[in-house]
Amino acid sequence: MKNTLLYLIFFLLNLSLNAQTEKSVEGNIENLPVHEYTLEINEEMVNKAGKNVMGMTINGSIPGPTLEFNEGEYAVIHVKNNMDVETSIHWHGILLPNFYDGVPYLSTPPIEPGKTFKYEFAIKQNGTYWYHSHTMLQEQSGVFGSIVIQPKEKTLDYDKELVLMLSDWTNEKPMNVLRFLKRGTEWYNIKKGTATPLNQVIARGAFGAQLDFWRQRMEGADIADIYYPAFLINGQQTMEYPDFKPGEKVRLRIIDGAASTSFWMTFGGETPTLVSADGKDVVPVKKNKTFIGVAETYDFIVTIPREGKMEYRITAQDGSGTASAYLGRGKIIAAPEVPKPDKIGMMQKMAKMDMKMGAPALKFNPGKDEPYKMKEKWGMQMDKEMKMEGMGHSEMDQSPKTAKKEAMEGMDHSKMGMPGDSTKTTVMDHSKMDMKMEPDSISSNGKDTTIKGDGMQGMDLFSEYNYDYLRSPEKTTYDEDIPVNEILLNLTGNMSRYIWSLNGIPLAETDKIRIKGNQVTRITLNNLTMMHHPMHLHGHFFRVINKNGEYSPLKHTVNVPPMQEVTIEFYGSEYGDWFFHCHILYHLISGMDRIVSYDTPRDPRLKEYPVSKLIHETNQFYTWGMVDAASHMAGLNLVSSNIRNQFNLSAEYGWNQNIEAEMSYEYYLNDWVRVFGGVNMENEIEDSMDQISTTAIAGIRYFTPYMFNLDLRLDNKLRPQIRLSRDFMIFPRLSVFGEYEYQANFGWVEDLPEGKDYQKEETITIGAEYFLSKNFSLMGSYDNRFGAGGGLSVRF
Ligand SMILES: [Cu+2]
Repeated sequence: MKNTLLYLIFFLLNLSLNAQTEKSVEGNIENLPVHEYTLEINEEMVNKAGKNVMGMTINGSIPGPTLEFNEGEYAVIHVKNNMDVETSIHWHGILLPNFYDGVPYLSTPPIEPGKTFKYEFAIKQNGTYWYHSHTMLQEQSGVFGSIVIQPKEKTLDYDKELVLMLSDWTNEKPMNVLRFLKRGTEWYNIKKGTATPLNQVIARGAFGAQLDFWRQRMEGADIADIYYPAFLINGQQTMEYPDFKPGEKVRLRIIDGAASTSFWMTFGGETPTLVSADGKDVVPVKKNKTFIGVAETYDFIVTIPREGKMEYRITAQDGSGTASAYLGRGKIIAAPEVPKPDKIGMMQKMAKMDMKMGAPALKFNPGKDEPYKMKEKWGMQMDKEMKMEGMGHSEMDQSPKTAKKEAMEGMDHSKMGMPGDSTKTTVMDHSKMDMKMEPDSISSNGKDTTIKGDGMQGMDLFSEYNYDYLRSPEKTTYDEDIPVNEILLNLTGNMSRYIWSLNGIPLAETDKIRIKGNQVTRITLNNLTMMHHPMHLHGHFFRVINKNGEYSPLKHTVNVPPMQEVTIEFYGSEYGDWFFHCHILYHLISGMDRIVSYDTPRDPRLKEYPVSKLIHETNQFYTWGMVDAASHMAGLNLVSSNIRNQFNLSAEYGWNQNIEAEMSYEYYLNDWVRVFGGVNMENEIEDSMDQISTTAIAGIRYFTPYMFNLDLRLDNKLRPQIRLSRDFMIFPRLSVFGEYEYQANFGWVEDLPEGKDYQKEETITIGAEYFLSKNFSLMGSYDNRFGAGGGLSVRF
């Protein structure tokens, strides 16, 4: 009896220590006090950036209301859909039963138009969280809000609190934004002033770096894809909070609810204290300039200045805009400005780093998942990196050998208390991270600063994004005897086609990631793209392994910088299927997701809601087109494309009665190679519309290194043809383009005119395009069939 009691006490103690490893249970079995909310989602006109456009509101506002709970309550939230499209709400960062997680067709039924869905779950955590629609791009339209959960016992010292919900706003329809990204134009970069036309690249002496990028089929170092006319704090570009009194300590609960924008946050006045990240308390640290990735949350305690009002400012990561909130009254105490990132400079540094860019977003054989091979082949080159480590140390009067040995010793240190054998890799990676992330600390020992040679120079490019300032107040390690399951996910993407994936496999082409309950799953996220990806796992907290080892912080969203590697691990305490994805909405819907599955039976309540619907959303067809109307010709171009399949229609008509029209279907074998077949119509002889010949065509199209489009084909008269085209942006709004086509006819099928055993046909087009706006360009071109002329291009 005594033993049982002791065991029970021990068991309960253990339970409370490992709050994050408790399984979620449905229903209010413990009779917790019920806290109810009703949210109504509507479609209505809103004005967030100087224009009335349709938005989606919750209880009449963007963002929706703050849902306030106390730890230990039972949440009951009725969500009513007043729109004529389906919706859903996901509770971001909340530990809850799978069925109420709110990913439609995966864990929860969608909320159909006119219907209400009741979400309910026990609140067994505290902190700052948020909620948002998980249906298509609705979050961009306004379906998001904050959640604040007060702890059972208040441990932090502050007087008041304030939620700051960050977001980005577009006046375009989000689906049109995505369509625009899929078609791949430079317009958003032009509009944002982040385009890097050739004249600027050359003026900076960066043409070599540009060639290096082109060789790897990249236009440049991209930070953000989309132009936003406004960034918002609690729904506005400028917010005033005059009611705070001087000297008051205010806990700011900051949430990045933007669809695709990460921000730099800066504070005026006294340096604020960071107290919490992703809802979990961290060891308080004084910190001003702080990065907040999409979907992350951070809590700071600030002191209202004795005189004046302090500014809290967010600067979009790519420097394309800011928003401010002011706390207090009087003269502005400005927050430090964050300079605009130097994209060309980044490109130069990246070109100097030894890495292979352009890993495939679309594997030739998606059935064969080879993450380790992929990691070896692309990204930072491992052996070179090791050499560099040695080099770094030897500069400090040490032989590479001792340097290596020391690094090893350091490794053993941090290994203490870490579970399992496989930690070796984690810790090694981690010590390697330290090496490359903190070149300053190496050189600061005063010996030599030349360490920051060409190779190292790029290494500090992303150091400001590491999470080393986050330290959990308690150990976050799992018991040593728990088995560990290692998974490598390379983050992959194709900027020009706007396809995003993991290990070169978009969601639509893969199976679930199966994990086991009561095991630790350790995922290494290896970013092989030029963009940051804030990766989010539903329903769990994971450790983000950083220099704090056993005290690594727990998070629900982790930002992985370009070409960097981050390791996370979590204990499998749940059941069911959970979404794991990049939280940049446009990456999420383009395939950068996985279903993490405990492989438990599917909930029978989801019988009518097949998961294929969710997967299909990531593989939709997008259609776009362009019309040219010029003095010498008219043209039409239509493209409809999903991940692997594309339909093309193009027609050109010269006023001199020359015509060429072509329809083709193409299939992408991988990112760059596609096979196609179709029909071509053209008049063989000039100025004679009645002699149009129609041929069947088949061939291969290839997007080459240095970014040329190559088209090799044969028609049913067995005439081979080669076509090469390319465009360049030479000035901020001006692009030039050229196309060369050569067709040979050996008379294999039809007889050639008498006396000839070979005939050729050459087509040359050169031209320029000047971007007037998103949808209009001025164009001028010369074509050897149609002559020269100019006119207007319209994109739609
Ligand atoms: Cu992403």
